[in-house]
Amino acid sequence: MKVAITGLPQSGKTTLFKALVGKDFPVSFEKENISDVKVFDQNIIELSNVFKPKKTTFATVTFVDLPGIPSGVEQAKRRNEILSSIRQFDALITVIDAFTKDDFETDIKIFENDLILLDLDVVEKRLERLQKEKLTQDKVLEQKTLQKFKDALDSETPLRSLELTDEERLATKSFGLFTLKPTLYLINISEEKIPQRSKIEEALRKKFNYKNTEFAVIPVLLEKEISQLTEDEKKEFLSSYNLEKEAINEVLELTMKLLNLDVFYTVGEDEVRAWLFEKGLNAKKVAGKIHSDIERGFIAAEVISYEDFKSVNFSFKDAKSKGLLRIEGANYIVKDKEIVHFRFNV
Ligand SMILES: Nc1nc2c(ncn2[C@@H]2O[C@H](COP(=O)(O)OP(=O)(O)OP(=O)(O)O)[C@@H](O)[C@H]2O)c(=O)[nH]1
Ligand SMILES: [Mg+2]
Repeated sequence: MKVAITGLPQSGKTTLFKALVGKDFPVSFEKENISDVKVFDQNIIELSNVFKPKKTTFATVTFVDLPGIPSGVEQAKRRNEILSSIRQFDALITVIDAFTKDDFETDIKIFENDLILLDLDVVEKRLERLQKEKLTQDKVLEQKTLQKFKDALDSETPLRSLELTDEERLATKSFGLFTLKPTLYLINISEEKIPQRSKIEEALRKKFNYKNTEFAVIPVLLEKEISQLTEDEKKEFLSSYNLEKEAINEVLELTMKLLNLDVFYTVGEDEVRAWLFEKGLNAKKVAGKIHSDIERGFIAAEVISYEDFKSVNFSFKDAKSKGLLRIEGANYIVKDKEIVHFRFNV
């Protein structure tokens, strides 16, 4: 899964990227920066303490810090270059400068409307072409979906806010439409605004009441500074600002939510590991996240929820005798935070 950090120039994108990747990561201020970011998970830490494996692996999401999108005619080429690179991403984090600006809501509106117009252009051009073509069944669906998109865009609604079937999504996937991507608006505030965080967030949710859209109000520069500290220093620092935890974790949580991802765990002496999968996948498909051989040769999945496993002090023997360890078949829908062991045969 790949998430783009985007927004206007000088909004704090690279600073956010630094806060996400933590210490010692060399960043470039001219080119794009790419890094996998560990999805912090207390459960993995506990499982690792129990199994003492050779290797502990957190799930990761790839973040890419892009150059700012310039406005103005003279920069059109550069602007188009950056925009077209966004098409390949699964979700967007759009950083909004609220540390120098008070009317940052206007910036959100302008940014959103810009992308709406760009999408509208793609959709209208494609619809025109389809009109001249002989339509197969697939293309009829594509045309119908694009017409639905055009109607939404005409009324300034981002496409991610529409209810879509899997078929409609598939039929229009190749266009990489901007407003179809789940979006986290990251409102980059100054330290003085920390006490107003939840108020700002609430107001934005109300004003931009779209599906697949989240808001996080975060003092990015402060978070970057926190991310460079040791664990002990962090605690002291956070309490001096009356903060409970690093706000940056909220960015990861919201990203997971937008990407519609759940996590499952595999445990053993060799490795304790967290894996991401799309919500609602069945056991056989989930097995494929580890290896295609396991999916192909799937026999069964032994499953226990993290909470149940913890309740028997992480003992498989006790879990079994209490009937907490279940054997599930290929069509079982794996839930968030389950420990899974796959039986397979290749
Ligand atoms: N006071 C203050 N300054 C900030 C904050 N966030 C970023 N800055 C400063 O703003 C400047 C730009 O930050 P960057 O993170 O490089 O912004 P960017 O969006 O990556 O900029 P481009 O890549 O050039 O588009 C830097 O000097 C940062 O230190 C903030 O929350 N408060
Ligand atoms: Mg930058």
